[in-house]
Amino acid sequence: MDFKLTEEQQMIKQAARDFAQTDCLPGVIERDDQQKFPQDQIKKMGELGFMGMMVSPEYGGSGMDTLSYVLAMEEISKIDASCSVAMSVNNSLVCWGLEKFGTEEQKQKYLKPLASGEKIGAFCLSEPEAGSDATSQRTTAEDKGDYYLLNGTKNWITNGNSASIYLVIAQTDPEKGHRGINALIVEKGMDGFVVGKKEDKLGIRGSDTHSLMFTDVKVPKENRIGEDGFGFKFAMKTLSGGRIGIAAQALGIAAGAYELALKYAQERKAFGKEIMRHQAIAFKLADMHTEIEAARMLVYRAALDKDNGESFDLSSAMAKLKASQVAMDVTVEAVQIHGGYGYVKEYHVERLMRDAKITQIYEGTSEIQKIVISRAIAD
Ligand code: COS
Repeated sequence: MDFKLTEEQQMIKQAARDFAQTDCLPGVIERDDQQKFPQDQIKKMGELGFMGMMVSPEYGGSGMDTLSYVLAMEEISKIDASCSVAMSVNNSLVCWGLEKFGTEEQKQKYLKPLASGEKIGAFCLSEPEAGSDATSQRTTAEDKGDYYLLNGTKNWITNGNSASIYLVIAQTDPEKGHRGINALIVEKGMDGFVVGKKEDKLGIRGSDTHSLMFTDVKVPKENRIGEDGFGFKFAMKTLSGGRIGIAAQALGIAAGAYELALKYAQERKAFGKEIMRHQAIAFKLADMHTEIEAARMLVYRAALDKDNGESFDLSSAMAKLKASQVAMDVTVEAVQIHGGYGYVKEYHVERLMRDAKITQIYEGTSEIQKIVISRAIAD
């Protein structure tokens, strides 16, 4: 086992850290407050190669490994999880799925602008009545010969309004159950496709989360990903990789809150000495540091499994389960260490605590991760 990062990975980590400090930190409180999408930051992320990190340069990507992607996600999430969720969805749910399972024409037409950051993608699986129970898709894609007729509603879609390319999961043949589901590439502007209301969220408030409505949208057959009926497996395989991204986001949120709490504890004095010198605070920070390191090992392990061509369903589920719990625990403690200051926006930790919660919910709740883990260990 080699726990050392390569020189290139260290450089990527530093570049992401610099970008987060210079471009994401200014205005992060206002963007959260006003639910403002980080348009300029995403544009810059595209220029820096962060929107298509694992995509081959042949298709406009950076051609990097998953660990490099995780390192960048972690650094950006320390400062702004609204930026990093847009990055995560674009990289692992949209670009990765298209590169792995798309046709050459789909890659030329859709992957290239997504990987370069020129366009943003969205992944549309969740519905008002199908989140965890993903096989129960109500959105239909009726086979009409040379096109599919798409009808239905998708909910809580990240990049919902800012995206222009959407991967939509829909049921074509209900009799076949999950084997009758397809994944279709839908473009913004197609007749009958309407972006619905923006959600007013607890956290990641800069991220634009919308419902989407499809009414008799004609999607050409050549926009289907994979064979007829491959849609559910496409979603599952893609989500396994997506969970590595969200695990990295959770890790970054935890590490960001820890760094702020440590700094505060070394500066703030009470009872005649820095609060770090009080065991009550020092032990909290010791636990936070240890838990973050444990989560980091699981997240990096999942990334390495993916890079080494191993199965990563189990390791990504464990990474997400652990890192999201650590994010929640550490951010709560970071607020506690800050005392009254922790409860106000200026000190950032209250935002990180709000942002942490979603990592236990999206791309498979913690309970879903336990289903995946328990099934894997039972086999
Ligand atoms: N990769 C490839 N195929 C997979 C897979 C994976 N990771 N996981 C499941 N499948 C396949 C199974 O092999 C099965 O195919 P066959 O019947 O051909 O063998 C099919 O998918 C159905 O699997 P299963 O019977 O296990 O489905 P369940 O309905 O029991 O659901 C869970 C499995 C719960 C794991 C799945 O529905 C899930 O992950 N749900 C959460 C979805 C999610 O993350 N939602 C958030 C929305 S995105 S923000």
